[in-house]
Amino acid sequence: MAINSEIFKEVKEKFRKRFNEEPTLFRSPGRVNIIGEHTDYNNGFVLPAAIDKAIYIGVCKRANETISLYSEEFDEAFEVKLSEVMPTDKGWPNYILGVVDQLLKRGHVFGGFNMNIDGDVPIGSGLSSSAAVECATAFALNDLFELNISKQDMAFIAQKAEHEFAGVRVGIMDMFASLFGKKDHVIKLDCQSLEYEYVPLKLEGYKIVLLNTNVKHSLSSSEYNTRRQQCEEGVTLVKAHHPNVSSLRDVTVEMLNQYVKPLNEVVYRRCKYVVEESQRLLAGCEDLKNGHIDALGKKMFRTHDGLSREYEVSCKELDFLVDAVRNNPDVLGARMMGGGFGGCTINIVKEEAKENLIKQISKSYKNQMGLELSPYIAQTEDGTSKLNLSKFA
Ligand code: GAF
Repeated sequence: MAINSEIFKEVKEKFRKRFNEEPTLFRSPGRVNIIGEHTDYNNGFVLPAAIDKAIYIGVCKRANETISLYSEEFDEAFEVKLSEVMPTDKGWPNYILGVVDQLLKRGHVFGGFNMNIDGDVPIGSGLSSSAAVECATAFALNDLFELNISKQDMAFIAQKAEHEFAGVRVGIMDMFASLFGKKDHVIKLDCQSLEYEYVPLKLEGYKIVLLNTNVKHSLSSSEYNTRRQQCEEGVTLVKAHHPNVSSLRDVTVEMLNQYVKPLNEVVYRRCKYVVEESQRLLAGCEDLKNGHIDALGKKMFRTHDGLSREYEVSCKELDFLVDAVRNNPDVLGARMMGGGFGGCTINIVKEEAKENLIKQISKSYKNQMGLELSPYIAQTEDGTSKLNLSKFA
């Protein structure tokens, strides 16, 4: 597995210095999502992959009930007793404490621990650094205290932690991708049944290029929850006529035209995007399996347009980056990725054209938006794991 040996070493050595103990180390990756955005909490499908950018944590048990945390990135400590865990306005500890809280609520018995944390998943980039922290914590505590929790339950625990300690009613995609990722594959995940299939990510001469806008607009959490609520409103309107409908997964565009459009135009647009995106994902996944990357790319552009105009979770920086590559023959597809209002665009770019493209877009982004662009070439990687200290020492 490709790990960031510099961060790995830092976490290990700083842990030893701070806590005067030997850590056990864990890694949990960020994710990309090829297509299928805002479909997870609507019981639809998603197509994510874990990437080579990850959160690294060191942990060991303590002989008392104290949780002692250190963020290397923020250079900040946080301590709390197990019995006093609650959300804090400090921000970063919430993703760890939220998981501890969920474990306690499920009746797991464990003691205090020391933990330090670092990583190379850029915060606020839409690559799910928060899910990676939550999954790393759940995985590590499960291992340390032998809690016997399945990876699927870890995903639920991490998701609930985010709902309750970060206040965002996220779906299951990010956690699932971080825990279940597999190198060179994407995961076709059915978010209703949680059945999944690994699909080889064969891009034949193309690379996944992420362009980070370096913006995260403050709307992102509140608007995310609003979108979720609007989808639920749409389901309620359809359900009045079709009692068997329980999510947008069961809804067709015809139903929306008939029962939602006349009553609520905004809810109609939101739901229509989701229903069409679900169909697009299934077709896009077939494109990938059949090697029709150009067809998949076209669908990605359509996803972006839906997210921007109908679901309205894009922003001028994301739209700028997608429009900048729209007619470029070296780019098969591009769209905003993740929750929206900032973060990255995901682009499928001809391998030999990527350096030039990055150079050119960075320049025009700086000129037009007054901001630096951060490009990454994403590689897929395996999901959350315990790291062998001696192997990487
Ligand atoms: C965020 C959420 F965390 C995911 O659950 C998903 O809804 C995504 O936005 C949009 O597809 O990453």
